[in-house]
Amino acid sequence: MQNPNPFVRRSLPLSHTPFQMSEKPDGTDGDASLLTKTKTRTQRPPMYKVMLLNDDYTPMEFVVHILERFFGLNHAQAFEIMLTVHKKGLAVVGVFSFEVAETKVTQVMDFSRRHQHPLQCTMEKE
Ligand code: TYC
Repeated sequence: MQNPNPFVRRSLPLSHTPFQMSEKPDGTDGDASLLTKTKTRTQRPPMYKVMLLNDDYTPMEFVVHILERFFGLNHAQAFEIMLTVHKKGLAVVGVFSFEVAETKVTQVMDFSRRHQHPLQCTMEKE
């Protein structure tokens, strides 16, 4: 066209092209590369069961004392768990993060050895 009249708009300016990025009515921008979402999933830390094992020599009251002292159980709870270990061979006495479980096991083993009892305490991933 010769000499187009500059006051007559023949096409929309770039900024008004229908449905530019992020402007489509459905809320998408029509560019697949921009639809990729990164899902961040927070992992819960693994937990560890701390267990007491039965033996024939450690006195019952010593085990009850261990459960009160290192696991924060009251006397009745401690007595009940001690009896479960005595009858069934073992019981879970608590579930903790790795570091806390490891500390409990070490405390029980050290305290038992210092008192010359063969009590065994172990941990296992839940
Ligand atoms: N079996 C022990 C006894 O008869 C008592 C006992 C209970 C020992 C629990 C260890 O983890 C244990 N004296």
